[in-house]
Amino acid sequence: MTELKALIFDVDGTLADTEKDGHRVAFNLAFEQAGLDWDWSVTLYGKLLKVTGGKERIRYYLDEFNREFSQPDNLDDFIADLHKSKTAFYTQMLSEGVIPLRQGVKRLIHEARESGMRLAIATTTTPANVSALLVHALDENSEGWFEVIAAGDIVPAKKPAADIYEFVLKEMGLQANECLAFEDSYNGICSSTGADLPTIITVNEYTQDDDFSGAAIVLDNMGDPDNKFNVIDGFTPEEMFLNLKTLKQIHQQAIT
Ligand code: XBP
Ligand code: MG
Repeated sequence: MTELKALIFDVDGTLADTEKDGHRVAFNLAFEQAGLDWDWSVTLYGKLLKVTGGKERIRYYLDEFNREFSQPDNLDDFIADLHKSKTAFYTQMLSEGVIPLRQGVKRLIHEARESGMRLAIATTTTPANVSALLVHALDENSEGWFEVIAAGDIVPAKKPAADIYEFVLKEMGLQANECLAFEDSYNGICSSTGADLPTIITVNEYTQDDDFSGAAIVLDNMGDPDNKFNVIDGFTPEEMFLNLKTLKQIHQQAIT
């Protein structure tokens, strides 16, 4: 029987519900600071989430939703400066505790650590954003709990490409079937299953209608002993909250 050795977590939408009230707000603050009349509404941002990566998302917005904007010659630099400003606003929000971890995340990570389970992160977001979320929402020393924090531009192709998960597996010297990935979106599951990783999905407001074909199980959240999860798709585990026992049951179900 192949043993479960590592948990690999996506960040945005999985560890914390960061997009609507975090990243989106930070983008709008950066646009305002730059004197731009751009306003990414909740609805528009939901459409822009089709593209991962903040810099790539700004370019997608200009190409698809704001063609009338007179683009500067050095568009890459212009976007990079905007994104740097956005990241400053976003990390400041995280340092003020604006975005908490999702239900069950802190409890599961503590239990996994105590059991000796190896931990990693595979995310499209900027590394500074990961650090700020871990330090301010999980534990001030929690960056060191993750053997690999693979984030942002560290790989040539962002999600839905499998690069980021393949990078983590290589760095950890693990096979895909020795791990579980945790994701929240269509782009995310395309990436994790593209690297043949059994994947647990916890949906959120923006991703609840995404196609999660290939997921080991689809849940509304990670659950807690006193506040169980609901299974949206997949088998019903013995216990209705994610703990090591449930993870091992899901893992075995997925790899056999
Ligand atoms: C989510 C993303 C990121 C964030 C914005 O990544 O696609 O681009 O939306 O962060 P994941 P940046 O779900 O893989 O965590 O602006 O730093 O890209
Ligand atoms: Mg995500």
